Amino acid sequence: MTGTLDACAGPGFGPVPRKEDGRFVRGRGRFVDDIALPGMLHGAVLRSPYAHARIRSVDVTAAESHPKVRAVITGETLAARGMAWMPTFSHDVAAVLATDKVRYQGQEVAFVVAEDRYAARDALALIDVDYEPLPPVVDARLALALDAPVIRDDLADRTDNHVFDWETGDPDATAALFARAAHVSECDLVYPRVHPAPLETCGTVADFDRISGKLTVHATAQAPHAHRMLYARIAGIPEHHIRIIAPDIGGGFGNKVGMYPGYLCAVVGSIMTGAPVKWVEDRSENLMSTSFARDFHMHGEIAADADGHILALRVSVLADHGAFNATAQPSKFPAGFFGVFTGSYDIAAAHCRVTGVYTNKAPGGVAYACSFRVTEAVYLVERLVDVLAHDTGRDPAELRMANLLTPDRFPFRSATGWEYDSGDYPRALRTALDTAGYAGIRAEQAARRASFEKTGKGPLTGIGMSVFTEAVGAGPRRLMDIMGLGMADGAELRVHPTGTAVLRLSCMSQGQGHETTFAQIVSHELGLPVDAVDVVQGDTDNTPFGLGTYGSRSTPVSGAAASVAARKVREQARQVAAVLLEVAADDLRWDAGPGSAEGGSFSVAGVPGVSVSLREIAMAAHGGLDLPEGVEGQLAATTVYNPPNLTFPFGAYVCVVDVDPGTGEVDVRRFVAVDDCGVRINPMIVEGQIHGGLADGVGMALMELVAFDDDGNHLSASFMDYLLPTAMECPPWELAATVTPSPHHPLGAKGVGESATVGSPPAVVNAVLDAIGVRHADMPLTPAHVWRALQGRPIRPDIA
Ligand code: MCN
Ligand code: CUM
Repeated sequence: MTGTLDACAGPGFGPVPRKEDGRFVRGRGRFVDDIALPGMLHGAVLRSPYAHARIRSVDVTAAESHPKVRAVITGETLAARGMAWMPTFSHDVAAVLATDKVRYQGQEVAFVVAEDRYAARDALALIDVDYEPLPPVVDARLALALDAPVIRDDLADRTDNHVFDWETGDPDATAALFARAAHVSECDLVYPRVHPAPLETCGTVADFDRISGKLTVHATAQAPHAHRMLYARIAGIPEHHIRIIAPDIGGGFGNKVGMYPGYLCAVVGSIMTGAPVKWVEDRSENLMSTSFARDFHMHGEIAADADGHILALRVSVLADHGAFNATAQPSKFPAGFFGVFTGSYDIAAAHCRVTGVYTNKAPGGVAYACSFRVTEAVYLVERLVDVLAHDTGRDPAELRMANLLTPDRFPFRSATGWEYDSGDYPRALRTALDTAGYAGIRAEQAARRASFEKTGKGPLTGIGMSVFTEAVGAGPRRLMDIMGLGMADGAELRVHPTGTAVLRLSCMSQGQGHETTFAQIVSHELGLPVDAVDVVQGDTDNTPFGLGTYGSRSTPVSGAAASVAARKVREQARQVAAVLLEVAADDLRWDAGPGSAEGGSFSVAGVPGVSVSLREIAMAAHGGLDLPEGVEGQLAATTVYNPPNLTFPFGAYVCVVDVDPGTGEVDVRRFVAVDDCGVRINPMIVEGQIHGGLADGVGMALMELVAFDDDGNHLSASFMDYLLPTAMECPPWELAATVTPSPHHPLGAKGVGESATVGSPPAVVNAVLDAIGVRHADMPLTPAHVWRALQGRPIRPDIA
């Protein structure tokens, strides 16, 4: 099923300016660090200077005697409360404050609570920790060596650094196709460790009331309800006595899904002192200790017949999980959604094995538009297709076109068992190539290369592309949970007597514009103006239960919930309208109208001129009307949406770069992005999401890297070292869209928040390698790395 952008028409949908921006552009956003409670104290974390060391002793006497210090918390303090360790999202445990060893540089060792932030920081220097340094494991490839130091000796019977083995697909069917393939290409690829690096770091204000026993936690939380359950489990406070309030969030990108020691120490600090405790980490702390992304070491093989038809894919992956296995994946997917690595192609058989290992690095979480590892999967397959094109002398666009799934194959069941809901990949790629003017750029590239060969002068032009399929909207309960919580979301909608409405949601915006787009969904369903609908999120006392915002799941799950709740309200309105108009409810026709303050209206079929507006119905529903049995009056509905499947947004990207062969510098000259996320609720916000994701992709492809030295020292703990892309590195994005609605989503919408981060890195890398004529080199393609690759000596950028 395909449509055009007109499929997005109707009241509510469209490029409505963001409601939240009024306060943001005036500096009136309210973030965690803006919260100041009476008598509030401040916390600071002492962090390990070593990547791996045994703790012999921690002496806090000097710190405790600092005049402004109110409490010092160590691993021992927490152990006495049974809180020294916390469960992770991946059935492991992680240290809250270290008791036995430190396992990565920057790990939390102690927490000081003081009257102000400066005193708390000063007192950290008064804590005396006696460390016995141990050899660290830095390179994941050496983690399983027989002589590797065992990082997790806290776990019973642990004799190595192995976390898990996981496989998917059919090894025999795959081997059979490889055996009869005319051509097999292989490649080793590293998707290096990167960081979500939101502008606002993580923070909290914990407020424990000793009288009522209630805990209020203001926190940077992408998943407030899941956090509440974790606090209940870890701190032993009854769940109904815990209230999580996530205020405005200054970017999350997955960084704020997880539970961090600082959050819990602030809670303990508040319990110990009886005062609210604020903890806000600084930039270096954020870059060193919060959830990283990627760190996948992949070996891929791709088999094709003599005509260039891809037959099979085989992959083995070494996944670096850091010191604690904390990546947030649905329980049944230890390697996340990496299983979608067959991408957008018609591939008969595939198999992959993933082995997770512990290293002396910070643990993962949900991080950086990962889509639960679809990012790595798309990079793998899109690089492998280019390697195949390179090895067989084929044009990468033609090779893709010949192997893409065609629209008649949907719903499509992939070789690894995923059911893609809808798609039209050839159309997306054709649109991208046409928009870019593919043949023209190829001609220009040939001319530049000829001139380079004659004169030794650049630039060299490269064209790279990717066709990606995303898997977002986790997810069906039978398949997906996090810590035993099924991945559903709730919505509650109330229409007031005067015809305005409040929608309460379990998801949590971090910049994606939910206050606007979710109001648009209600507007679309009920015909009310967008401004007449307020959206409440992020407060567990005032929102229905649900799993929050990550994995681009808000539109697929909460968006569906909002739509279903609004439709329930519409049916309630129909019952009231039937009483008002003295007709059978079945004889009423709904018309959403133009989105005016009256809202949509019900009219009597076949009786022109007789109708009643939603606003009139809302008043009547709360008024003195004599209601028949079964009609409650009031317009209010709650719903829990259980997604029947993921949604599968997709897109085709074409990137054009110029490379200076003298310096290795890359100029991303053009970037054409054709995205299909089904029906677009707010095309302007969707484009903003895509802009952000494309910039992410340019950053990862060219400059971002969390690097370590051999001792496990973190080399990327500031924005001077961890390079983020700016407008300077980004071209004017050239966007186009196709609309292939999701057949199972009530609005036909698919998620989009991570699409461009997933799809763009391979396009940029493919372009750079195409320019310099190199088969493969790993990200980030910094000038030094590109220059070395041009000389035939690519480096390992992930190892210092
Ligand atoms: N949208 C739409 N029509 C669609 C799909 C989405 O209008 N068919 C709108 C949505 O209504 C929402 C926005 O686009 O306002 C993103 O929606 P969605 O794709 O559902 O993603 P989420 O809201 O669940 O956001 C999560 C996603 C993730 S996982 C990361 S990581 C990321 C991203 O969003 N983090 C972000 N984009 C971000 N953008 C900002 N500004 N800040 C972050 O931290
Ligand atoms: Cu994987 S980062 Mo986002 O899912 O919040």
